[in-house]
Formats: sequence, C-alpha cells, structure tokens
Amino acid sequence: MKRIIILSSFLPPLALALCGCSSSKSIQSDLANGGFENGELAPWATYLAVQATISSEQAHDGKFSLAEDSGRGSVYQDVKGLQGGVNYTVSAWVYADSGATASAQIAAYDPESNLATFSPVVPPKPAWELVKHTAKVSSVGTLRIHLFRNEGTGKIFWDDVRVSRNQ
Ligand SMILES: [Ca+2]
Repeated sequence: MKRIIILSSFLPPLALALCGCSSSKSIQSDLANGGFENGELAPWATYLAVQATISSEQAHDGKFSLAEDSGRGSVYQDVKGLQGGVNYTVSAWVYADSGATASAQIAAYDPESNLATFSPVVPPKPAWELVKHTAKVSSVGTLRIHLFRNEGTGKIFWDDVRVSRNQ
C-alpha cells in the first residue's frame, strides 16, 4: 500500500516529462483556467444559447472539464498580449457523451477585423480528441477563443485549452 502511494506521487512529473511540455519551444500564452481546474467557469464567459458548467463527469486531465449542453453556443475568453502578425495555434481536447449529435468547433475571433475563423467541425464521439486551430493575430494582440457546441443533442466536454505561438 505504501509503495503505491510513493509511486503515484512520482507520476505527475513523469507524465510532464513524457508529454514533452517543458521542453517544447512553443511559447505558451497566459490563457487562464484552460484546464477548468479552478472548479468554476471564470474567466470564461458564455455566448449564445449554450448551457455551460464545470463538470467532474469527464476530465482529460485533472478533475474537471467544461461541459456544454442544450443549445448552440460557446464559451469564450480573450487572450491578450500576443504578438501581432504572428500565427498562434489554439488546441483543446473534446469529448462527447455517447449518442450525442452535437458537434464541436474552435473559433478564433479577431477584434480588429471583426472576423472569426473556425476549425473543422469535430463530429461527436465518446473519446477524447485533440482539436487545433491556427489564427493570425492582428496588431491589437488579442484573440478571442471560442469553444463551440453546435446544434444537436447531448453533452460535450472540453479540457486542456492552450494557445501557443507558432515557430
Ligand atoms: Ca481539467
């Protein structure tokens, strides 16, 4: 029993080493609560008719994820202090309840041009899947990241949202 406890205490640093996160050359932005481990939605806000909650039903990492249910809409956050004219990649993991028909999509809104670009639509499936979307940042240095739940039924979950500068 004691041996299992010691072993598990070494797992987080090992997992970090295996994923290569610390050695990655990409520059992480200061997106907040990207893993939803605060246990609350803030500073993410909701857009349109989606019902957004923090859930412990599913988690890609940690204990919590973002659950989106009911209507079409998104949860969004402004990521500031990015470098204008540079491409950034938004990545997030998504999971759908078994039998769900609602698809998922990442959008990046540029406040300068007032335009949003979208990732491909991700059909629902009950397994964690990595979604990526690359967008160019304008001179204001801000991207508004949206995690969309499109029309359909069932709950979809998001976790481990990241924004990194492309090389
Ligand atoms: Ca999490």
